[in-house]
Amino acid sequence: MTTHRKTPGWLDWYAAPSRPRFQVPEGAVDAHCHVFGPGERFPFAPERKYTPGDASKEQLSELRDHLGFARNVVVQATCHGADNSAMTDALRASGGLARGVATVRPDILDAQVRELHEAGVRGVRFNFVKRLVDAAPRQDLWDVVERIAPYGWHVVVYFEAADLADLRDFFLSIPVPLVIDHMGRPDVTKDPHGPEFEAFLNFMRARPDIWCKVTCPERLSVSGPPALDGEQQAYRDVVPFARRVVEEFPDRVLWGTDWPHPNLTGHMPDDGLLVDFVPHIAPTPQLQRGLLVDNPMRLYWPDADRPTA
Ligand code: 0GY
Repeated sequence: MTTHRKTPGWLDWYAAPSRPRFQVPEGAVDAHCHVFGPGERFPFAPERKYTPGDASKEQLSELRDHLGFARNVVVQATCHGADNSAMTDALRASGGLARGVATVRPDILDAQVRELHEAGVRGVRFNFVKRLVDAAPRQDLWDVVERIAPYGWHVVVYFEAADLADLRDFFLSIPVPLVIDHMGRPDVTKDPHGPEFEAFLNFMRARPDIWCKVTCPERLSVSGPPALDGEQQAYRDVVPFARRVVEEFPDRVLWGTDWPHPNLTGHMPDDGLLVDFVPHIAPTPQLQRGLLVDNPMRLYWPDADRPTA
């Protein structure tokens, strides 16, 4: 029996993405992706703002292999609220090849944090995007930080560019590393050297432990995917923003597919094409290796052996 129905207008993810032309370096990490459900086993949260189609851990690992990646970081999405079971089920099944970012409530017990840590969770996500969540009191978020700090976790923050000015002091008061989702969602119709993006870069300059995911060109782009003739550079308007971040903070950037791309209604990206976007924002092998291997490994698998460049 189906107990949920996907939000109308929400596009389906690519069942058969192309194989990327860009070969990612050995040991590459997809550092931002999700699993959804299956809803019958892992029900979606009653307070959710959208209902996704199922996107299973098996489908995620198939995609990982198809794109040439070695590891995943599975980020808890708002549609599962603070029930991290679908995500931790994916981590446990991965044989150590996936880490996770959870959503937790301030009253979480230490034993529950430890259990999440043992499953492979290394961070929590604070979401400030109003279409996705209702605002949480700041005190609740500080309480969460107090619970997770002893485990060496970080806080992933997701917000809209226009909200950074209000959030900046709060973010800087969080005494653990911060990871910013999707470059703080810049308005890419603006100047990448203009005051809004400069404010974002200044925020990153404020502390050496602020990381940034240079992800989701498909969400940020106005110019869109390539034309059908394949001639137009995909998501070209996002390139100067992402490149600025990669070039200034080469050891603090992460990349991920964002599969299965929740809440997209305009177009659904071909994941192979998203991988082909990487050399446009990280043009040298050294930058690519930092972005795809060294940085995510340092943050999520600091103790793992890995091949040297
Ligand atoms: C993303 C982006 C989105 C959704 C979520 O947790 C979520 O529901 O993060 C979005 O709608 O922009 O990173 O998956």
